[in-house]
Amino acid sequence: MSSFFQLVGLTCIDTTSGFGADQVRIYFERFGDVPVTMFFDENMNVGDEWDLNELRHFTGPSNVRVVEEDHPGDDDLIGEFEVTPDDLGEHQITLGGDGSQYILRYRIGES
Ligand SMILES: [Ca+2]
Ligand SMILES: [Ca+2]
Repeated sequence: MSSFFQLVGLTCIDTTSGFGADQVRIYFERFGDVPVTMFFDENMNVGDEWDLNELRHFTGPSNVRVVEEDHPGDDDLIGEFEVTPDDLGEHQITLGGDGSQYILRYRIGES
């Protein structure tokens, strides 16, 4: 089965621990492939809500990872989850790593 994974929206309810805005990056990793960036915003703050329209095609279980970038130092993990091509429809997931709270909306459709 061939499907697409589409980012629909990202809402910041609370940023990660520490002062200031988050530098948020969303990676999509098809099994066995190098992760690709689907979204980056260097100034995500409490109350920000972005409409997104980015999609990637995939044919097997894949991983979505949301991080808050820190330089220097290691990125903070906001959250990650697996998606499969037969998980069709629109979905919403709440991610809460490192003291944050983000709501990510995404869609999986047949391609
Ligand atoms: Ca940062
Ligand atoms: Ca950080």
